[in-house]
Amino acid sequence: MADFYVGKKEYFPKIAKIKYEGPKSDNPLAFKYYDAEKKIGKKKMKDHLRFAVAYWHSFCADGADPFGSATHSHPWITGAKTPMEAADLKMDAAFEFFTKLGVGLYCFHDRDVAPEGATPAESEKNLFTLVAKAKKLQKATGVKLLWGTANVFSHPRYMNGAATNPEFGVVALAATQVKTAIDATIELGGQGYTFWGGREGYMSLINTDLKKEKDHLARFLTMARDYGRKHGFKGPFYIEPKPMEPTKHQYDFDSETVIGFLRHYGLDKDFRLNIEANHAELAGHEFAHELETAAAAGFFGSVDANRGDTMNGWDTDQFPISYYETAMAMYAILKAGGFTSGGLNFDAKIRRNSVDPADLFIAHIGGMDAFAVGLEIANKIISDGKIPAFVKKRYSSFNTGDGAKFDKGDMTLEQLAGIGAKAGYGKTGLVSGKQEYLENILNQYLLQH
Ligand code: XUL
Ligand code: CO
Repeated sequence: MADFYVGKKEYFPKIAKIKYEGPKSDNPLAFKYYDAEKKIGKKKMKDHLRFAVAYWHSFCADGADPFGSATHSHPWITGAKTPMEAADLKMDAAFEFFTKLGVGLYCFHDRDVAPEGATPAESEKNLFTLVAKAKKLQKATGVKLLWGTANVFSHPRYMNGAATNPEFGVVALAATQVKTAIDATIELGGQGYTFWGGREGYMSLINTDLKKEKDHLARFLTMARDYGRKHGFKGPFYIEPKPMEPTKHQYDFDSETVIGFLRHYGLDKDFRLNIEANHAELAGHEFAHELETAAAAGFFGSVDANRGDTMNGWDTDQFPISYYETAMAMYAILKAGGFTSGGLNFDAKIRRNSVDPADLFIAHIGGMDAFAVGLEIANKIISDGKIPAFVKKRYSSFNTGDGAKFDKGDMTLEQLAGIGAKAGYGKTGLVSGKQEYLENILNQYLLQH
């Protein structure tokens, strides 16, 4: 990876390449725990964690919320005369940021990178003008595309959904974007392609044909899969579950729901899950629960790394800071075999009142440090072995004899009940789950780190 890239103008002139300075450093612009080259088990930290920057939050969002207008006046937006010029400047700023931060991957929606034109053909031309630039910058810097996606939820035409829209014309317009976004992803060597449901859900059942909408969603995804494969895209397609917001109910509610959907419609070979921490929380699950559920069914793919706020129920998309949460997440990820083509994409935004140019760096540094600690702790859980050994022992009655027969499916209900009847009640089942003991061990690891 190049040390750092400077385009026509340097956007963060006061910030040099971010370095690892260790836990004692009080430099806000240095890593305290993320030491890219440090080996954890068999891989370097950077290869375990595969961090990616999200184009939309970091370079497009302006701090506006439902109660107030923009607070972030990015020079790459305010310094341009046309939307295409702004897109060009924004890309220079983005690659300067990636390389100064030392993150090797990024993710984008089509409309983050280039503005919509007056016609679908002009939109495609705009996107491909910027794709050509991105291709050059990727080559010059070594930064790669983790995944691409299409924004088929922001424009008013998508207010009733994209693939699930009750109006065919909208479905066809969504296809123009998804087809072009897949082309762009292929052109840039993208390692995955993501579908987040956006408005693929409903606000009220009184005006909704739920079955038709789900069938249409599957039809659309199948067409996208076929198109991608026909054009040489070999990576995974991801579905990113989210239970609600912006719609009241989204069809991709959580991991378990999406796995059932993909299997039902025969999409399970090509699709994996992109799990987002804040979405898990909205579904009433822990982040690690969603990861383990995906992994257990063979659908673990990638991660949108962020966090919500436990005090409210919406998608605050904050940068991750909880070591406990990152440790449990990394433990789930290591147990699943780690990332292959997936990665940790910071789908997170700085706060509306974080207006210093350095804040964007500080936020990512904190998130990367939090996952580095999580990785260290997860590795400690595995190498120390006490917790995995306890879990293994907890199920040891299925290792031999009748327990093993049951486990392998080599027993009828009559035989199983016969074994129970013969053994009688006694003290069977009264074995401690030792939750507090294990939690205390985990806290010890966290504190000793
Ligand atoms: C929305 C969300 C999206 C997806 C990509 O909650 O997470 O940004 O990650 O469309
Ligand atoms: Co996301």
